[in-house]
Amino acid sequence: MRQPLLSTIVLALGLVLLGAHAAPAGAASVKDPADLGPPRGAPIEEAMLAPPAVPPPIHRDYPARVIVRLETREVVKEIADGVRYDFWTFNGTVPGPMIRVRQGDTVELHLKNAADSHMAHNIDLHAVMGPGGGAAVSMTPPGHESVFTFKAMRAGLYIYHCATPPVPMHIANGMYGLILVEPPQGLPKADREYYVVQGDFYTTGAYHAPGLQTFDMQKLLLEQPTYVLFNGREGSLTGANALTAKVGDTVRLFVGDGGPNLVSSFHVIGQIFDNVNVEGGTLINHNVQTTLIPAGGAVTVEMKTLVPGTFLLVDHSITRAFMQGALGQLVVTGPAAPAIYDKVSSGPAAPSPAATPMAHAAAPAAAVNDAMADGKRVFGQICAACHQGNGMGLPGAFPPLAMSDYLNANPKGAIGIVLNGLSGKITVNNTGYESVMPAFGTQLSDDEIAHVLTYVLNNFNNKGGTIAPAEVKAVRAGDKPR
Ligand code: HEC
Ligand SMILES: [Cu+2]
Repeated sequence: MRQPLLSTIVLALGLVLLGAHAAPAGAASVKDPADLGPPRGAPIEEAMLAPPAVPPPIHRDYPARVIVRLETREVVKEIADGVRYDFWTFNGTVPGPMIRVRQGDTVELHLKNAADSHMAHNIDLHAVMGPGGGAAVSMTPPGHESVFTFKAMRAGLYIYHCATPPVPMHIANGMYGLILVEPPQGLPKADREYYVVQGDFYTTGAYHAPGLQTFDMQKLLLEQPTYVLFNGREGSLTGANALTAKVGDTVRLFVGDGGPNLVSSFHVIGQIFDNVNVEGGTLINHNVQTTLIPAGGAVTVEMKTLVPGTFLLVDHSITRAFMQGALGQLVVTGPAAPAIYDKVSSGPAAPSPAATPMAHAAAPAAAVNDAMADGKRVFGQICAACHQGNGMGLPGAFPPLAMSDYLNANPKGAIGIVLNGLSGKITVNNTGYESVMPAFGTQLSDDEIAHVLTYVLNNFNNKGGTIAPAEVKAVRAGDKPR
């Protein structure tokens, strides 16, 4: 007897709830407290800048219509020195330009696909609240253009990417970037802002195999990238391309992870992040050493540069940094700050240019210094990964460069080893090794090889000596000194 009554009550309740939820036809859309109303003023053309440049901060206090023009282009460019790759891009760069709008803005997004593209492309922006993040309305064949609008409803830092099947392939070829949606009150002032996106790349050839490399589907499936890179090219943020700042600056990095597969353990060696917008959202964490960036995610980090020097941007899954390319530099110039960081004394046999007769001639002494500093840099960035920072190597795997009888017996022979690699049985300090050292001839210049070998010969208790760039050049040209 009770059962039918209960069912009736449940049914009646259900009908009431249903009625409450069914929106009458033609009703106004949901009112969201974050909606700041319709766009006002003249439409604004978004500056489309190449990374690592960031569009300027927004000082508006009203919502506007912002026009964003993206073009998908398939371009062959260098992924590393001497290695080319057929990238698929937004606006010809990896990542595509950073987009910067204010919460409440209406974005009018024009997606053009270049006439010479081979593929259709589209765009999914994680800042969009709508099906596919825009992908559902932006599929664009070569030579066509799609236009759609969306209101930026939530402040944050978001990835955008191509979502054309096979999606992982379009992303792996470089089709991603960041869109920043500033909160209505804007961001605090920073002295420098930079734009960095990590991505993993899958080439048929091995790391640094020269020439034009093609996409490797098998490596993608195994999630075993050949390259892990910041801004789509090894060296995009090092040397002449390094990020710069002055002592005392507040540096803000907008960092994304395009993936397609790897999560980034983002770290800047020698710095601590004062503020981290965790996962690109509104939660701010402080005093962070390493922050996780999900694939398809982003983070804003801010740090104060208290001490001059070179600070390395890395994925602290550190093999990727030193053996797959995920390395950038922030070069900070300005007065030393010995109260914060100071050298008291250092290890054995540091070469002293002051002890050479050239010490009084400013320019040559500086040149020796520069060569030694450069050698130290190359050693730290390349050789130390295997031979270890102290040159002692690893038992059973990597022979020592420190006090190496093999090296000291024939220092010039090391030129060929670095240029061409080394494999087969060798004996170093009475211990046998049978392993493989890769060739660095395409990665390192004559100067760099000369500098690193001179650095090694004058450190780690080795016998000293100098290798000149001309000697490296000669060996490269083919006359083997061994
Ligand atoms: C990926 C790991 C790796 C890197 C990076 C590397 N090496 Fe090696 N290196 C080896 C291995 C392994 C051997 C031994 C090869 C063998 O067993 O035939 C070796 C051997 C050598 C030797 C001869 C043996 C000895 O101990 O004296 C020299 C000299 C040398 N490397 C110098 C360098 C220099 C300089 C760099 C940086 C430019 C460098 N290597 C980077 C792995 C590496
Ligand atoms: Cu695409």
